[in-house]
Amino acid sequence: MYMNLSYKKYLFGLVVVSAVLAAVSCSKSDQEVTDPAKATTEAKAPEEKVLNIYNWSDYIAPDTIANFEKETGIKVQYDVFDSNEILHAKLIAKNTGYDIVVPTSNWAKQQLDGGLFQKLDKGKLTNWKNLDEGILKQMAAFDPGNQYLVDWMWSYNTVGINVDKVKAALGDTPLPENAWDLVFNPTYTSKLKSCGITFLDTPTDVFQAALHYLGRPVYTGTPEDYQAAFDLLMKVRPDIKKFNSGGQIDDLASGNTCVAYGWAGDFNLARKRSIENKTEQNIEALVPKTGGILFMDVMAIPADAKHPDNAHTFINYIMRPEVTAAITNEVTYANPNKAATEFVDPEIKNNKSIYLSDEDIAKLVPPGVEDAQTKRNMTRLYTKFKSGV
Ligand code: SPD
Repeated sequence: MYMNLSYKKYLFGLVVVSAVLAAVSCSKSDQEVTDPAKATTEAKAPEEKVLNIYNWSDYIAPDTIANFEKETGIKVQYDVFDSNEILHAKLIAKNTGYDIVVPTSNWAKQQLDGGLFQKLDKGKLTNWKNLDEGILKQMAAFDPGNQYLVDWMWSYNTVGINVDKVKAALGDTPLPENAWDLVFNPTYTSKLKSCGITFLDTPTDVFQAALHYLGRPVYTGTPEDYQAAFDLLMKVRPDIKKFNSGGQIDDLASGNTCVAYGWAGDFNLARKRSIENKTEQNIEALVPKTGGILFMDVMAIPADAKHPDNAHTFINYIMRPEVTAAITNEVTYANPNKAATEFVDPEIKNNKSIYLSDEDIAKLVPPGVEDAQTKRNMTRLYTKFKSGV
């Protein structure tokens, strides 16, 4: 289901981001609660039965949209992307045509502050009561009062491996104590390059992990911190085979690569896909002892969305326990819905790299936000890192 964006498109995204980031410094039943946002929709004629959604690839169950369309008569156009940079470029260019977008927490705050989203009408979100209070609290750090954003799924950045291939490539060298060594320490990467190392193709995620490995601030570093992260990255650059994001799932599942820096949810999905496709790759999402980097991908309604009522109907539908549990069961990402847990497959619920232990949760780097200037600096350094010069 994933869509590979061409490098050309990606570069275009980066250029647009760089050009405009400077300007953008940027539980109740199905019918209660009031909010000023209501006034903007109440007087309007009923919306046409259309909804345009822009979400990450491999992030939904096969029947989520079909069931929604059948139940509501609303026709959904569902498009996918693989990087926050691409989504952000579209949002700041305005008129995206989308009614729901799903940025990650560290981008959503900047977009929210830049006036790119509209407030939720909680009177229409009667399934809000199903959401986990702990997650809402975490989200309030970047969306005070939980007024604009609803978590879709959450996970953490980490290292994923094909256990058998990695052991074979390392030979006598045992697996390191610290999983991050597998992608940031040349002692390991020089051996693992033989079976294929991939990195996410996105500046923010790559620098977050490098800074974390160095023990530097993950979101609020100085230019010197970013330079140190760049220097670290350049040491392993010759050992990296490929930069891809959505494509990591199939690369791991088919045995094309053996180590990836990416999203834990996608590594578990690669494992699931390998079982379904009978490719028999032994894939694991590692839970680093020093912690992974927690992220939340959140639903938001663009300020200029043409179908905000339909967007609310969809968000409320997603907040139904059975609907969100079905997505978790398909994509192996944890959801923010407390009431959904009983519908999550035991295999997923008991997988300690999806639903982390309290001890591992405590070690995660909590969501943060890089400012626009820092994001521009990362994009510049990342382009150099990727080109390898
Ligand atoms: N296949 C779904 C991927 C979702 C990834 N979200 C991005 C998180 C950025 N840290």
